[in-house]
Amino acid sequence: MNAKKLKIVVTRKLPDPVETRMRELFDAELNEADAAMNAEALVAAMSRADVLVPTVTDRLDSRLLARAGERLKLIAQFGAGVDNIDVATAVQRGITITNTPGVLTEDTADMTMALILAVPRRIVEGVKIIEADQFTGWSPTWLLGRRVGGKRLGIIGMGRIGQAVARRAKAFGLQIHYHNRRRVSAAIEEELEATYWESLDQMLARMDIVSVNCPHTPATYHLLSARRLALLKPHAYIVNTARGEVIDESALARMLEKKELAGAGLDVFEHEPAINPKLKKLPNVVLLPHMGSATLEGRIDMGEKVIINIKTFADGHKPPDRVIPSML
Ligand code: 8YV
Repeated sequence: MNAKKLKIVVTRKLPDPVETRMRELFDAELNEADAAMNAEALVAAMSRADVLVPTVTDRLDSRLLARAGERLKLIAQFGAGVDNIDVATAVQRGITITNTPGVLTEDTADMTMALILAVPRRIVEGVKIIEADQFTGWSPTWLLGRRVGGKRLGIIGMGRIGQAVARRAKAFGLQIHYHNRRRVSAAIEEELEATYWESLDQMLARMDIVSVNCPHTPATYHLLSARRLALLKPHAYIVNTARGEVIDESALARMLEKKELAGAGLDVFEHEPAINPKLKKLPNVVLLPHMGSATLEGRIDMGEKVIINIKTFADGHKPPDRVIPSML
């Protein structure tokens, strides 16, 4: 395939340096207005493109993929998670899927750590008091949070991001515990002084803070179900920078409302951009608009990865970040 003539359709506005490079390399159709495409617009894009560059906001389910044109050969996702794409259907139709892992690990871990600190230390509540001009003077018993150091952090999903969170959390004096499909190497466990829990249920019952860092797959959908959330101690906090679907959001909101949990820091939601209205009313909850990996540097690196995947594919090689159904 000749990369120069390759028709690529990018569904959202990307940083300028990425778009400039895409224009140089490909016959690139960009989305200057950054308007999210609806299902019909996605089908039309998949019919006229050799390569589609979607993001988390584009739902490419089996119904839509069934209407992709013969021309579409590659879906080069701008993002690490691919839960918006029915990968099995795409692969069956001979479409290669790639993603952008690795380059957003540290930024996402930073944001996770920010929430691990913000919720128990009530940072947003403090900010709101200043904004409302309600700071009338210091008092020894006012706005008391909970100490972070010495607490047990249970990380669900010890991949790249989970490990990067563990490294930061360890520096803040947290004790690292984790649950993962597979136990990580002894060398990594030793570096992080991490305790492996084969049973998620048993881990949850013993943690002070839980951080969700696993991808959303059919196996992790509502992994934190109402039953599992009920295993947490009432003083426990939950942080999620992965995918909203991993937690039963209504069950979580109900428990937070009834004070069966101490608080939550959420950067992702089950029905984004909709958020359970109960969550917005609670003082012990910090909500962010899916900005875990939102740094300029990270977005440029993601774009660079997308370009490398497309170029390699166009040159007839296996793209470095190919996603295959057995990986999910
Ligand atoms: C991105 C993310 O902003 O990469 C991911 O999986 O969740 C986000 O950090 C988004 O996916 C871009 O498509």
